[in-house]
Amino acid sequence: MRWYKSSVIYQIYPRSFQDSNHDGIGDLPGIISRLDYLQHLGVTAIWLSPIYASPLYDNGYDIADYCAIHPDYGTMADFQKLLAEAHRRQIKIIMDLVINHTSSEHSWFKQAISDEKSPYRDYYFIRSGKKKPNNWTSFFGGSAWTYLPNENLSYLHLFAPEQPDLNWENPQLRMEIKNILRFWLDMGVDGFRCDVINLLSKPKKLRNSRRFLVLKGAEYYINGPKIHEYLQELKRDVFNQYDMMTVGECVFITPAKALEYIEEGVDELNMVFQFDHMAVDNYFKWFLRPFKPYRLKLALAKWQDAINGRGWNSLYLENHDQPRSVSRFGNLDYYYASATMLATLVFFQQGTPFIYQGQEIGMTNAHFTSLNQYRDVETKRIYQIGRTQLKLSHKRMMHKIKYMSRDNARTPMQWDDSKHGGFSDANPWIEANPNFVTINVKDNLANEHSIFHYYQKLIALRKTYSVIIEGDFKLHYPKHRALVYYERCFQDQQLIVLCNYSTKPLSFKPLHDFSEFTVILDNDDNKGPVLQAYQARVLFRRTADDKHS
Ligand code: TEU
Ligand code: CA
Repeated sequence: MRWYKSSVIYQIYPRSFQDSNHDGIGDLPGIISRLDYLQHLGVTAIWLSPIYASPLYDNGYDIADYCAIHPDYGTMADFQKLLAEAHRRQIKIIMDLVINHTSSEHSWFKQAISDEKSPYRDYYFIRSGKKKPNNWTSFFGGSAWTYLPNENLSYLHLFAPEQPDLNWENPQLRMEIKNILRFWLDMGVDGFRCDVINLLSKPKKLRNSRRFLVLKGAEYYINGPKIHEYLQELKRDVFNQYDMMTVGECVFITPAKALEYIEEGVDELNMVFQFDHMAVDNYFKWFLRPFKPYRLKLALAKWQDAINGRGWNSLYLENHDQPRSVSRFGNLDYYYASATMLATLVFFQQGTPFIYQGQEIGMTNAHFTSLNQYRDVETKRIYQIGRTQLKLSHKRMMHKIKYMSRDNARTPMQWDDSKHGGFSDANPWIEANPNFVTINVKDNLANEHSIFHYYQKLIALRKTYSVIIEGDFKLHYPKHRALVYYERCFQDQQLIVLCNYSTKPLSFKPLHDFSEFTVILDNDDNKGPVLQAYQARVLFRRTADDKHS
């Protein structure tokens, strides 16, 4: 079994994790100082959001130099120390790889726009004149084309104007990217999280989109014509040469399409991040709809049913682009119960768990009340577009932002109850949530019944019971609105997960004889058959006759 299947991966958003030099910005020495904490939690790998040289329009998802560390975060020596210190603790390091676009301040782009004869011009989608080549729109709203009056050029960007898209058709560009990958792998990094990897391939002709309202162009560039050719090339020339893993962020992907990337034997990527369960409370990000627990349950089960046995799932509830899960899918009136129930529901499924910083202590959405407390480029653009183009009121836009803004996940990590939550003694680049006074690592560590300790147990159980990693998956009572009841089997091991995803006590007809099982995890003292609000229970047994193998 490849190592990533038994890994538990912790995502660090470096800017918000731990400041070490009193400038209000998280950094690499700060991360190093917290490795013991992560080891105590039990995670076996860290995914670092981008730490490369960047003008930070999109907090580093706009890279200006792929082989340099942003001075805010430290030096290359700091990075090498982090690598060594992590490896010493049996923790692997996964880098974020943003290769759909660069920063507009990357030297490739600067040369591309300043010199018509430059070989770099073909690294991007650059067209002369002001006329937009097509009607495509950006993920952050507005046109996907920006005009440069001085150069009289227009260029394509699926995200912010400061993030011009790369033209993967160009073989020289592909060679440069492969060298960048080798640079980090040779240094010792253990893999990559590949940003919006399924957007890489654009068609030869950039035709007008027929999509309505949002993401015009998506029908051409999502899982575009040559995407598998490009990834096969990366696999052959780079991935196959190292003991590494990849997880590709694949937006708007179905299980069938995902298998084209991850099916065993294809192995272009080891896993994908899919978004079905991130759409259970919205039609498209900012178009909110009421959250229904059964939708979350079914979205996850769909991926279990389709991928298990053929590929490998990623399991996540949060990342740096999503609201906090306890605020979004849990219930703050049942804070501990709902946060731990969510962890149980997701992380006992088959796949590799990804835990986002602060999730393990139940951090909640940002408390912001005014637009100028937000920092995120997407949030600011969406506000403008909502107000000007859609003519929505300030109140309406602030409501959407409060619920959905990516900054909900980007407030400083809450270490203790001192000023700014122990993140920094200087004013942080983004305000801390004042609830750090009660929600923080120090308190979680001191309290035996904390969310942290629940996560720690959950992670430790993976090392004891291989069924948690390798077992198949069967969802029972799929239509039930409140009950989550699923079963995992592997050889002679059988595991049952029960969750009451509601505020009311829940009784149900068991499909197993629970008296034959041992409870290996429970978020409530109640031992009876009626599950309390948000109660989650995990049961295990060994079957004598191996009938499940
Ligand atoms: O995100 C891609 C993506 O499609 C969304 O999750 C996006 O962040 C946004 O929420 C769309 O509404 C990746 C990165 O994770 C994100 O941080 C970057 O901003 C983006 O790519 C561009 O690199
Ligand atoms: Ca700092």
